[in-house]
Amino acid sequence: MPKKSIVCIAKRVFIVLCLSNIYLSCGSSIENKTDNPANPVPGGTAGSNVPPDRAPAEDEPALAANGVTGLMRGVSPYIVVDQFGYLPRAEKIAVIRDPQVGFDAKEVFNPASTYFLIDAYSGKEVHQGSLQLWKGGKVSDTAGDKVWWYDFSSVTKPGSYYVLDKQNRTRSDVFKIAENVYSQVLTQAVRSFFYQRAGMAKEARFAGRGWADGASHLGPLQDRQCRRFNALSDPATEKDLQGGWYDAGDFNRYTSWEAIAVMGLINAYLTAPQAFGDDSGIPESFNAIPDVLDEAKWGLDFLVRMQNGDGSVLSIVGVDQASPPSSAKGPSKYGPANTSATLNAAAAYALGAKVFAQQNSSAMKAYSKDLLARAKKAYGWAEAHPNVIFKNNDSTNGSGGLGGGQQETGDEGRMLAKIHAATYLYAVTNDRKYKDYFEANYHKTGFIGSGRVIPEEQDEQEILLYFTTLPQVSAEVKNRIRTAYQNQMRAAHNFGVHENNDDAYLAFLPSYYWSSNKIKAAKGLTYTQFKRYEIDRSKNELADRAAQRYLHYLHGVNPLGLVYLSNMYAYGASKSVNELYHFWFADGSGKWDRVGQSTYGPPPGFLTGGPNQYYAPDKCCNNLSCGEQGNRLCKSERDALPVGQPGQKSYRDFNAGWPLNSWQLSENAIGYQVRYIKLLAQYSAR
Ligand SMILES: [Ca+2]
Ligand SMILES: [Ca+2]
Repeated sequence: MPKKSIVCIAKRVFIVLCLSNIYLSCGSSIENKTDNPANPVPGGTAGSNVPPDRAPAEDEPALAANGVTGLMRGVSPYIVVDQFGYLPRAEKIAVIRDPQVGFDAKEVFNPASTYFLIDAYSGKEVHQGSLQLWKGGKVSDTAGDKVWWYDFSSVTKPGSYYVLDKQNRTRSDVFKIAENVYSQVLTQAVRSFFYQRAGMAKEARFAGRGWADGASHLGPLQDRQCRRFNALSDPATEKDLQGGWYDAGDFNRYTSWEAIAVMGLINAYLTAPQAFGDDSGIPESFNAIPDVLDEAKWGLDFLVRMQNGDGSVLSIVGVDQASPPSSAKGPSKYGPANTSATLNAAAAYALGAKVFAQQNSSAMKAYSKDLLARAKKAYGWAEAHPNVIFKNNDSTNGSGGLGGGQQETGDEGRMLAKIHAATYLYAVTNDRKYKDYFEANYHKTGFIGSGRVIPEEQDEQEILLYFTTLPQVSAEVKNRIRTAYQNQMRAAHNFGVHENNDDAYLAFLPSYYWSSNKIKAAKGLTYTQFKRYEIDRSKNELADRAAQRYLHYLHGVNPLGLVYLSNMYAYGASKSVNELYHFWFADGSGKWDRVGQSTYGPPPGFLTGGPNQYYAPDKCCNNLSCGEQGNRLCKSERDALPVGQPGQKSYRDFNAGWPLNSWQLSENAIGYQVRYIKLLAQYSAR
């Protein structure tokens, strides 16, 4: 029983049940768990595996006395909750599901009509309620399920609970109600950036034993001697471009996306400073700077190295990939400066200048000053060079293989980058020229120009709303932005979908395409910024309710009952993403592939791309033209691939490479991660 008993340590209730041997299906509830369930990492008490509030010995009699244990069949896939839990005063709804369409259509669940909320330690019923059938029994288009809701929002007392279906002798995962219910989740989500750091040794005391690794990409001709992509034999092009974060499952660093991640971390802090501490177990912990800002600084330091003497900023560092990252030995190469990278970096420098000036440290104040000078210089270069384009990984300019994704953008992308840079520069300098640029151009954004508020453009709504708070902004500009936001949020697809409860799992999106989890988080942010900027206070409660629904979805309130963060078993998840598409935590790795099958699995806290109804294996699978090995994979996996599923079921927890191309579902990205962190921080207290 080593596997079961170790796994059960993750939750105190399980300990009792497993040890007392009356919990018949402890095994079945842990299929997705790890042999090293906690893989404890620094940065949170959860690593100790001991829930903080009470001793396990108290639980057994209470549970047994209530007659609950003998009835239990383990965590039901048909009762889904936020596996971490809920804020005391928040809406709390368990979704009960009877699958109708999709891979599990044949499964049947007939719930009891009355559901109970049970205190997991005392075993006492603390609430009971009737199920509400969603939309009269309609089958959800995007989820493929008929669902009921069990609303126990009236329970506000902090504690640990589960939802019980007595008739079916089954229950939900155990979750908490607490003011700090997401604190450790947020810590782990931010820590994922530490694992993505290039050029820093990940010592076991910071990374955890399983994920310790030497510094990556610091060997000969790598990041410290990085040469221009089309001059690899010319040492005169060498630059020290070490640092930054691996963008995603690949280790390349795309300047614009690094800058966006830097700004996301800083804005998460600025909008919710109470959520962040100085004790997350990274090398910079306990230095009197919030760790999330230390992390942002790691990205900024890289952006500083990427800046040329004339103010321009290089576009990309393309690097080798291997598992673990320190074993990647191939050369690194960079792409030339372009306008978009320079503007995005300018924005990140300026925002960095703002936040580091606030730190009570002379070194940080000096850092802020340097960043501000860099921001001005970058902005100046971009003004003089408004249309310098560089496409990486492009056959027409010989950059094939330089990075994977395309960091270059179009006219609108450059304008948005310049609006960001101008706004933050104005915020720090009060120089009118930046304000003038903003006011001459903001009406061209999708938000104002096309009059729409959609999660795909959340960044531009955020920067425009922020601009309205700066000094000397005219009433006309303020009103135009605020009124546009108010009108659009009143539309059916924004507040309407929550007023009408249009999604079976409460977190409405019209469709699920690549990076749907990022879109979920961004959609949540459209509500939190509505509240932050006090657009219409009468809607604040609805805004909060809506925003948290997107968190609950990412935390397990979805048809798969899956927490879309990796390996969160030590932090309260019972079913968490086990595999990442990632060159380090790679398919087939004995150490870092699937949680429970490999020695360690991936570290905690990485958000994957999420369900994608357009997922498809390589076209060569269609006519079996992938070669012998590829064809074998196409054939053996065909029935398990999430093809032809409703949107919310278009996911599989796997990380296979070509030709199955799981990166469309299970790859992480720093761009997904910061949106989630920004949203979670709004509801996190320590
Ligand atoms: Ca710190
Ligand atoms: Ca795998």
